[in-house]
Amino acid sequence: MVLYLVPLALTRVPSAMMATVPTAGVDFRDLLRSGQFSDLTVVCRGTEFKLHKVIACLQSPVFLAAVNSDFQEGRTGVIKIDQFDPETVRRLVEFLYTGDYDRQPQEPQPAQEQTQGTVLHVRVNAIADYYGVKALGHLATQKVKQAFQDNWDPKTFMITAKEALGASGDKTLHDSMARIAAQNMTDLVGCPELTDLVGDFAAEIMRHQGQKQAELVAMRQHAETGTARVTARFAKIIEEINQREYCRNTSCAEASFGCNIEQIDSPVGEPTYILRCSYCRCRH
Ligand SMILES: *[C@@H]1O[C@H](CO)[C@@H](O)[C@H](O)[C@H]1NC(C)=O
Ligand SMILES: CC(=O)N[C@H]1CO[C@H](CO)[C@@H](O)[C@@H]1O
Ligand SMILES: [Zn+2]
Repeated sequence: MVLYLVPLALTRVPSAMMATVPTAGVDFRDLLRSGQFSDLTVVCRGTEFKLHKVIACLQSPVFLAAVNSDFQEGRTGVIKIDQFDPETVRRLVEFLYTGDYDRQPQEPQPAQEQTQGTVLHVRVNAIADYYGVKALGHLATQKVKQAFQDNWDPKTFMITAKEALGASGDKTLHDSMARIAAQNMTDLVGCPELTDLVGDFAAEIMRHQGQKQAELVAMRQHAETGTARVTARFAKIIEEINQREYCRNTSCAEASFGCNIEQIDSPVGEPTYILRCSYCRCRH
């Protein structure tokens, strides 16, 4: 009976919906909180998590193999995790039961214990990679990308990239970090940690590339302000045409003002415009 309910409830029902529609089915959060019917224990550095084989093994081939093995895990239903910290394991478990982690804001921690949010996501990505929980790896990578999009900071990026290269084998995460680095090259080449992260040769390449990028940006800005200046000059000429009723040359016989716009090239290469009376040719 219970087995039939599991795949249904595993389809990710948004938590808000679960809360307002109590008849939607089994709330896996409650199962996790109470530990009811638990048949699998995960122990991480002294912290115990009461899980259910059917939930853990459906989403992690590594848990499945451990539970089915003749080794200690298979016999005792206890899996030990020592290479990750309990907070990271807690996030993995939360994901297995709810399809997300840290949806509620975390309790504030003392400043010296505070680890950058992006580093925490990298650790989640690493544990997901290790236990083969692909959807969680993807989610953690998304959270890293979103965090840098919301709040770009080169120092945090350096710390996060170092953690990603050292702790996780997930190529998708590495690729995302490389893309973010490429987008922020000019910022990163100024960081002393760059050589530390990518080595001398790559750092040298990035510095040259960053310089080129900065030059391109400067050129584009120059062109943009140039265009703005020309547009402003043109607008002034149009205004002059609209306001002037008579030629300023008192000997000009023309009764009402008619004129031509003439383009003259300035020494800096930007076009400048003048008005010329079409009758007497005097300049305005
Ligand atoms: C003013 O108009 C007269 C008559 O058309 C012309 O001879 C003269 O050159 C004009 N003056 C200027 C400053 O353009
Ligand atoms: C200054 C700059 O280029 N910032 C970019 C760094 O990367 C983030 C995340 O990809 C972008 O959103 C920023 O625009
Ligand atoms: Zn005139």
